[in-house]
Amino acid sequence: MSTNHLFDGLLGARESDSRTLLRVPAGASWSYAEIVELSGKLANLLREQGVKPGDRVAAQAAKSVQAIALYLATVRAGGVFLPLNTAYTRAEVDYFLEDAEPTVFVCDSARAREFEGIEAQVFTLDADADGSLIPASNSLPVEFENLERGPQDLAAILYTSGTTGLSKGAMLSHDNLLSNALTLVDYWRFTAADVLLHALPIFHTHGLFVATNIIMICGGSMIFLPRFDLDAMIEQLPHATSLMGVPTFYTRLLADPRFERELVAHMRLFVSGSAPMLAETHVQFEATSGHRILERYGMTETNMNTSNPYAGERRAGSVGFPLPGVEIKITDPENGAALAPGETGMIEVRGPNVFLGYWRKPEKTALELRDDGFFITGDMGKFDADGYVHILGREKDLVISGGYNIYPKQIETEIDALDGVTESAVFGIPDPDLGEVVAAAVVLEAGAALDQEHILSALQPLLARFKLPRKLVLLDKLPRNAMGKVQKNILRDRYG
Ligand code: MLC
Ligand code: AMP
Repeated sequence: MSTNHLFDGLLGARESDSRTLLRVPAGASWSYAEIVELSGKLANLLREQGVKPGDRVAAQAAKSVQAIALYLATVRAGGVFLPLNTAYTRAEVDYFLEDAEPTVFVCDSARAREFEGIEAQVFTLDADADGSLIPASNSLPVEFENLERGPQDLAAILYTSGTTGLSKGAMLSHDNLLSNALTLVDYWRFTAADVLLHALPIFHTHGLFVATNIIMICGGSMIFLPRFDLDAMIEQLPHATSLMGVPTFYTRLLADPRFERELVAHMRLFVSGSAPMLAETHVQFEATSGHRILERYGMTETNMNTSNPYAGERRAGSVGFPLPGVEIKITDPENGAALAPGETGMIEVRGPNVFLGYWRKPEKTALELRDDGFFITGDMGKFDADGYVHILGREKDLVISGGYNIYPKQIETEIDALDGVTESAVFGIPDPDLGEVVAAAVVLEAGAALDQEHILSALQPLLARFKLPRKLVLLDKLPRNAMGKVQKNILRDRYG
């Protein structure tokens, strides 16, 4: 039998396991064996569609068990899974399709018309499993001989934006994903008794790889919510042992009077990441629930890098220690020289979790991934005296809103291209719910007949709604320093 590094590691031992892997609040549930069978049918379909080892399967699909099975099917067929945020517009998706050239593209039926005529074979998959994908695989066998794939073979591409405004596809290998999930199962003590309340989207590292891969490995189960919804959270928390979320999950729970100590007294673990959590949230959460949130730090390119300890002190405002097998180095951003503990600098990461490079962008890879294997994260931080890592800022121009990364450059490029605009600056301003939200300062050409409303409506077909500026100010000129660089810190202070 051929080996498929990631699939064997995730589900190799559970192909005929009748225990529940996943259930939805309405009551339906799927066993490990059923999900493996569904992935077998879908893998047969992908092969029938011509998917060969290394070919991409892109999906902009709602969160569903079938979408998880599609991820597994792609891995089994030797393909490369490429999940896309469901909020991306046609214009945004076009870029990914052109760059990644998938063999198969799966999208929601409601949007299928938009993608008529594209190169890839298009199938549809809706939140309720309607659409053409499942019927097309129904009559195919559940048996599928997995394609041979080794640790270094590509398993997924996740796009992450860059400072140039153009997204780059982070290439993740079978072992990047498997080694990190195995480490986390151990570090966070996941067992078959765990029930994870899963309310994250499944088009990012956090919800797709960290959450689901961990559960498959430990043999536990998931309560699968379509999205974060407070009523559903309050209803399902009593049935869960663990939760993974972005800080917004925790601040929203804390603001709800139904979120009380008794509701979660039975729970084992709350994990937070993807965006900075205020120390204040950490403290308040413990006071209300009696649990200390375990904060960890990760990235699309590296999976998880550091984590607060399970048993030791979970330190508010810190992201904990480098995970076993992961090295963290703090360096001088000017010359890459290693800095001493206590000094603030660039966070660099090396380990089996670090990606293979950017898809078809060797020049970008060379800028961020050093020859010795260290990845330059763009995050600034330090080690404290006890070896805990603290993130103290970002060198990359990035807004993190509710755990979504938004690159100002992409938005500035679209605003600057509008008729009547001279230039713009996009920056993050604090927001009590989402951590940060996007704001824009725009300079118009003399006499331009544009206002805020026109600008926002012109941006709508171009940018996913979560990227649209929540605040837009018109200025005569942008503040600049002596070098001519726009001073976003001044804008942030003035309008934040
Ligand atoms: C939704 N909206 C957002 C937003 N989410 N705006 C800014 N930032 C966000 N994160 C907008 C929508 O466009 C919509 O706008 C309005 O808010 C309501 O939409 P919604 O779908 O009802 O939103 P809501 O349920 O409030 O979603 C908020 C959220 C969600 C925080 C629950 O964004 C979320 O689940 N975030 C998790 C992101 C994540 O998984 N990140 C991991 C990345 S991996 P309008 O205009 O239409 O009204 C990574 C590595 C690592 O970073 O370390 O993990
Ligand atoms: P992404 O590109 O979506 O994978 O986002 C990764 C970025 O999210 C990191 O480079 C950090 O800037 C940020 N991030 C992730 N986890 C944390 C955390 N616990 N605290 C602060 N920032 C975080």
